[in-house]
Amino acid sequence: MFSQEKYLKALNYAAKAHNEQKTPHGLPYLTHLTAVAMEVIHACEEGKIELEKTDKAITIALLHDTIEDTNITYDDLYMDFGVEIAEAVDALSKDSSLPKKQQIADSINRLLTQPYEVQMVKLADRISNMQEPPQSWDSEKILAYQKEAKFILSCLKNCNMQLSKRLEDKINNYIVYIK
Ligand SMILES: [Mn+2]
Repeated sequence: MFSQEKYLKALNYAAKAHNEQKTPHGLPYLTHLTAVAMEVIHACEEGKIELEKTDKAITIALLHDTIEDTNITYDDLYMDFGVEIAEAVDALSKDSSLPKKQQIADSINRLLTQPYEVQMVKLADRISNMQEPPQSWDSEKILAYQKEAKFILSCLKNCNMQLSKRLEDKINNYIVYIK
């Protein structure tokens, strides 16, 4: 079983960093982070992933949006969690200095140089994000998001069978949200 203490360290760190941030549905941001961690835990259990990699994937899941969305920096993560976690979260972060259209492909390119337990977090993240889209999204935006999910899956599908299958189901089901 995974380490509860490592889970709590990352959870509390993320809670403090994201503070009052909300999801697009207005829920506390932690619901997104714990949903991503939950997907990772399920896949690691099913796939009998070794404990060290499981703990690492869970920590990365809980921290995966800190660099992109909070004041936490690469250096903070390096100091508090070590180089592997800092590199992983950095690879999961979009580079905002690039044009918006290039940001996903750039992040995927950096993720492809990371071990599979890091890539798994990207699939888990998109699984969590393929829940019902916000009311404000029109059909065009919903379709574009589905297309982007297909691209992510095609690039990272080999990292984990359970998560790939689950994301594939989410992509196929997403059509029900088109107005
Ligand atoms: Mn996320």
